[in-house]
Amino acid sequence: MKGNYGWGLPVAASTFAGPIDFGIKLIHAAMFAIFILWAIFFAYLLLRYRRREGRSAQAGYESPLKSLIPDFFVLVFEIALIVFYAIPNWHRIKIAGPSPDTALVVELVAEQFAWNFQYPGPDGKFGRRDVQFIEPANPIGLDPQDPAGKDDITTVNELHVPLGKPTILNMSSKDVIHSFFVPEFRVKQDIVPGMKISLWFEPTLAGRFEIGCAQLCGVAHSMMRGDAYVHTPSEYEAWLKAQSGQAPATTAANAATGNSNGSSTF
Ligand SMILES: [Cu+2]
Repeated sequence: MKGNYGWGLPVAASTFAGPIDFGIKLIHAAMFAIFILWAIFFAYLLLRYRRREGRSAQAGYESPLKSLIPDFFVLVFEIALIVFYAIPNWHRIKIAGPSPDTALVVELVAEQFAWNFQYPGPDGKFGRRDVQFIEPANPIGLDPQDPAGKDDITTVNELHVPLGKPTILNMSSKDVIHSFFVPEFRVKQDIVPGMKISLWFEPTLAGRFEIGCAQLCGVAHSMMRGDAYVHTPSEYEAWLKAQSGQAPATTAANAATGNSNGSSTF
């Protein structure tokens, strides 16, 4: 993760970084400008209405409307920000989303304190899941009788996605509220037990990025972390193929980092 975080914003690794960073920078610049302008206005008032020889400082307005002029400019700016920036980007990120036909769809089951990912495998179908099948070797409760689940790929604390293609995460939780957070992708979404919540992003940079839980979820909350690997399309296909193979191998990435959380394939 070294190099992904610095003094400013984290490395930009998804298509959301452009509009999100624009908003963060614009709002900071606007707040700085408003702070300076108010400070100048305040200093002007202090000098202009100071107590002088033969003239006392007095309360009251020269004109109530005139004193509202600065507020009017701030109001217009804020309404423009909502109408032209916030609503269109919220719609694009949270409402519109890509079609599942053109995206990689992954199921995410969060739990205290791990991220379980399920890929549909070569048949493109997710196996049925049920709480009655949950056990240490089957943390998401895949139904062993369901043929659609036979080729499913599951990983723990490792999300693998291809570069330049949208990924849709359909997220649920086994216990409490968690929050999926990848700062480099500029995505953060609560995962609420009893609800299926979707999130999407399109990576623009290959590499390994930290997945953090952004919702205090228990005693080991700070250790609830994983890695999002963004691969080039050919690398991703190779990873997928390796996972679909017979042997329940750990991933190359896992072996390289010595991540003891491991990735299980079954
Ligand atoms: Cu959590």
